[in-house]
Amino acid sequence: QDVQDQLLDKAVPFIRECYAELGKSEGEMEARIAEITRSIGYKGSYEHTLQELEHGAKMAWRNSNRCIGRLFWETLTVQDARHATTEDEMAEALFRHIETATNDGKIRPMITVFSPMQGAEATAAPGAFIHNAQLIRYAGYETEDGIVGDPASLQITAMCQSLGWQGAGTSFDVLPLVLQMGNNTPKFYEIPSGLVKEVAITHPDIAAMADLRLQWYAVPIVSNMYLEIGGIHYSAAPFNGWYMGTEIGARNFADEARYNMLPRVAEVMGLDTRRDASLWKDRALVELNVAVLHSFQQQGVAIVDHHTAARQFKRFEEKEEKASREVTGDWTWLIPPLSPATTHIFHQHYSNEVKLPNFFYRDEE
Ligand code: HEM
Ligand code: NRG
Repeated sequence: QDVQDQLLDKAVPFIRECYAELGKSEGEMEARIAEITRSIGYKGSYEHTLQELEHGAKMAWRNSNRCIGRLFWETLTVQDARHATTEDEMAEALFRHIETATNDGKIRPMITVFSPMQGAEATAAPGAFIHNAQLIRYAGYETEDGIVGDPASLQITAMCQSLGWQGAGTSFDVLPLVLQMGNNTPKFYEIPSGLVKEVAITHPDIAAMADLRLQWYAVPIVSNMYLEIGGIHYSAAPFNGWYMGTEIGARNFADEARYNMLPRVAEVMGLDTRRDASLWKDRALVELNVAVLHSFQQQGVAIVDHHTAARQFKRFEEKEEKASREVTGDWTWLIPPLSPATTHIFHQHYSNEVKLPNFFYRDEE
């Protein structure tokens, strides 16, 4: 009873807001609320219509406080995969997601939604679950001469190996999908390599940058968050947009706990790494980020630089103001890790209030 009240308490404001934004009549709204109330009383839950799912997912993106890419929230493509009941069907939908979203480099923002957790308690039927943090990510191996590949992937790589997967052992092995329906044992699925678009990193003027043999995948598809709409938790709802260059150039390649490439970049640039005050790290960072943006653009893969992204976010703020909605944001995540004070975001305040629908971390990651 208690749980049902909590669900209804979230369903009702969602329906009111969603239907108001979609321009539906008061009558339609009340009829739908009555229907949902009956469904929750009768079977403890309710199902979203396709339209509620689509608009709810868009609202969740719009409400993502840490996302600088929110100007485009209305363009989200929603794949409804709630019918999938097996790992094989999940894999099929995810392969289709990767292909449709990649779109040969003209990336489409997209989300695939699988069946939600049903009921909140011990009796609950657990829904679909994706063990990967992103659908496409590189493996990380612990070896005698240190870590090979992406150190962020050590745990998931070990899990894949325990399930029988074997990687080639390069710095850029694409991990398989690890999928689980309900309480089944997880199964792994190698992603057909033709579906995984990748970009080789070169620099417009520093030829030696290519000697580092860096590459990255085209599409970040986040799969370790659940989507909450109207009190329903979609435990598997992977989403993607395109990259902002700094995510790769200033973090994935640069962090000491990731690919840690700044010393190698400084070396090919011939910088004096003996003195911090030579600002060799800063100079290496800038050229590494130039290389990432240049390579994606040259190979026809959508990417945005942080200055353009910040200006697009400014337009989002203005658009929301016109729609009489308050923009919430997490300043610590919105500012880019490179030259943050060159963007308007740095000089402004944002309320970090969490509005619903939204995305949340599935577990402590
Ligand atoms: C976070 C950019 C599309 C939801 C971020 C971050 C960036 C970003 C730079 C910070 C990531 C980090 O520091 O690790 C963009 C760009 C997009 C885009 C350029 C292009 C269209 C989307 C879409 C969704 C979304 C389609 C959902 C439908 C989120 C969420 C976070 C986030 C939930 C926080 C992730 C976390 O807490 O780990 N985005 N985004 N974004 N974005 Fe976006
Ligand atoms: N920083 C992570 C990706 C996080 C999400 N970023 C996006 N999301 N751009 C990385 O792999 O570097 N998106 O939906 O486009």
